[in-house]
Amino acid sequence: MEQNANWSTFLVPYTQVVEELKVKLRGMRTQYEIEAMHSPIELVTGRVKPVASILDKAKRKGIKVEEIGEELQDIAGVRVVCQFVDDIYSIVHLLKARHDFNIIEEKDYIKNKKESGYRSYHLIIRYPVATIHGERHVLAEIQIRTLAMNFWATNEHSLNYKYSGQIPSDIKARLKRASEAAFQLDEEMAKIKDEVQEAQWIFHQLKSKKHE
Ligand code: 0O2
Repeated sequence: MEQNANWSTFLVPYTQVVEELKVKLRGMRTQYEIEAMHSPIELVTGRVKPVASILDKAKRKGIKVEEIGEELQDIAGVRVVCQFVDDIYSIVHLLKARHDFNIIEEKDYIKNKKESGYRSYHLIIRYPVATIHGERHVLAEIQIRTLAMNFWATNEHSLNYKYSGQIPSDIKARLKRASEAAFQLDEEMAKIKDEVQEAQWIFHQLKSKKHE
């Protein structure tokens, strides 16, 4: 799999999965909007892991190149960002009721926060994708987190990249405090969730009247 052409071929189904999942998850958000209900989904993004990162992670985890497809769970990755912690569990519930993929693993880093301070809910799925060579079942990771968790994780990810995984201890300590602050923000927002949703519903009504 050294040659670029082989990697391009290998990644085709993963690209397809990311695109299909984005359409499906954004479709759920649109449905909530049309039915004038609070959407637990604020935004959806997705990416296929770059080849250099795939090789780095495989090396770090001692995975042989020929086993990458079966062992690396996040070559296809989709992220769902929501407003409230409750929304995360609503989304998990909705995804568990679907029949278009199988959930093979769940990682609740909200109830069990990582040592770094990372919080998020991960679903590892096996997704059937149609290719010109027939159906393939590929692994994909759906990360579900609040806006506050996402803000923290994005910044921590950049710092990890900058310091090649060796973040200086003073910055690490600051990140831990920031993670606690993000947790407090989620807690406080949860307490005024109904107020916020009512305000957003009124705003939504006004906006749709303007377009009548
Ligand atoms: P990228 O660049 O986002 O693709 P691990 O052994 O911990 O590296 P594993 O076993 O695949 O990873 O599972 P895990 O822990 O569920 O992590 C998968 C992904 O979750 C990571 O992919 C990150 O996207 C995210 N993640 C996990 N832990 C952290 C963390 O401490 N900080 C941040 N910012 N993100 C985290 P990659 O491949 O590390 O990165």
